[in-house]
Amino acid sequence: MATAAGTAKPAAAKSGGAAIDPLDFYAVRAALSDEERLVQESVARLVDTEVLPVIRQCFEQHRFPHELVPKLAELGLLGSSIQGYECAGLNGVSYGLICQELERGDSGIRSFVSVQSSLCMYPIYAFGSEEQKQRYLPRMARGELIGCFGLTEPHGGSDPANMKTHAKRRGGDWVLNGAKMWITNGSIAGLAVVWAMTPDGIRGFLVEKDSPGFAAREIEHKFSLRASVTAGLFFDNVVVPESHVLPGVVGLKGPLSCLTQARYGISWGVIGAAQACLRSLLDYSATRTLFGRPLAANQTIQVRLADMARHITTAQLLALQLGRMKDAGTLQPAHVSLAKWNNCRMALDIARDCRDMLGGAGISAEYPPIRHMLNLESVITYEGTETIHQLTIGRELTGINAF
Ligand code: TGC
Ligand code: FAD
Repeated sequence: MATAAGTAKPAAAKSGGAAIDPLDFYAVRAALSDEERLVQESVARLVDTEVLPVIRQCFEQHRFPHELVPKLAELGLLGSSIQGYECAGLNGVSYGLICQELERGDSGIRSFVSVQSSLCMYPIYAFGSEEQKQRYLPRMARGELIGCFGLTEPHGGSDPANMKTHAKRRGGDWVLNGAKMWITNGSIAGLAVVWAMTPDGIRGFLVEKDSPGFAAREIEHKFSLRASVTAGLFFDNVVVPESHVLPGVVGLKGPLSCLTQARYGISWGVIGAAQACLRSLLDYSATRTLFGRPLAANQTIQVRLADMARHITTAQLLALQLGRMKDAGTLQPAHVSLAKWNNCRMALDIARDCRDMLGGAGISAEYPPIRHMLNLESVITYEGTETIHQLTIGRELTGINAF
């Protein structure tokens, strides 16, 4: 097909127009407001200068780069959507862009920010008393207090309605018993937002780390999200005062509405991981010479790269529309399920395909695809597995609950 196989030309020269950015094929950046673009550029700079230089080593050493927390806080990335309480008060699209840039670095860094912002600060902001908000939110925005979110239990995370962790009243206090599993930030958190069954239904408890009877143990030997902390939480007759119970919500919709916030961020975040993989493949395939020509000069390689650009572009447009719906107040959980499913699947498929096109080098940490690929195996599982989101959309379409 190509007559000049192996001769790389600037894209603009071939199309006769301005060069198209391979990572922003439909110029989504041009559809952003000045403020949104500024947010994206600031986070991109942070990722380039602070995350990328250390992340490979962190992943290899199974270490969360704790030293980055003050830098994330300084830029206003913790609880960025919250108004007041020392938070940045940014819109939903900006939060999405923050997640996208952070996950271009590593899913573990985006996970940290997702959990702190959407799963801990959000429920305190949405369902907490004024006293709880004043007590926790400013410290969490400053990165001085790290939070975790305990919903999943060892016997099965997809069906949180069947939770065993429970709390019973004792005088003016509550007594909490049970266990949570796979909890991001669990063993580095000063505050755990814990969801437990009570005689009234599921309620949210704010458990401080030094509460007697509370323990957090890090889960080791992970092959995924190695630059993120994951832990089990254990509650043995932990006394929680009434002042530490979230007063504003009872029932599963409490934790599920937090998940809607975090899943929204993930839908954007994984685009960054896919972009990082495509970027590394564009560079590699241009310089790897096989059969006397660059790898990029082969038709099947170009088809695979083109397919990645197609899927990333679709995901970007989907995320932007989702963000505009969020900011307009028309977002529903099923909208988020479709984006979480589509975009995680897109990113994981791209990471796996990039890993393959790197050949043997693809298994080396020197190239980012395998790190992103291994991370994305978690990202497609947590915050609702692919099946959970498919069934959520199926229920929306048919009106029949197949769970
Ligand atoms: P269902 O009857 O559907 O709903 C119960 C109540 O909740 C409401 N609701 C939602 N509200 C807000 N957002 C959502 N996404 C909601 N989904 C449902 C619903 O309207 C109802 O309200 P009401 O007023 O009628 O009581 O509940 P179900 O038991 O049938 O379950 C539905 C299902 C399966 C979708 C749900 O259980 C589910 O999403 N399961 C997956 C669990 C999950 O995603 N866990 C994630 C744990 S956290 C995590 O993974 C963090 S990773 C963090 C990181 O490192 O980034
Ligand atoms: P299960 O629920 O046991 O599911 C097993 C399999 O069954 C899956 O393939 C699932 O899709 C499938 N399945 C389930 N129901 C059906 C059905 N009706 N029909 C067909 N198939 C079905 N949780 C938190 O609460 N807080 C956190 O901070 C957190 N962080 C995490 C970090 C990491 C790195 C990981 C891996 C997980 C984290 N999780 C967290 C837990 C995560 O949300 C759960 O792993 C996830 O919800 C799935 O639950 P499970 O692992 O118990 O799998």
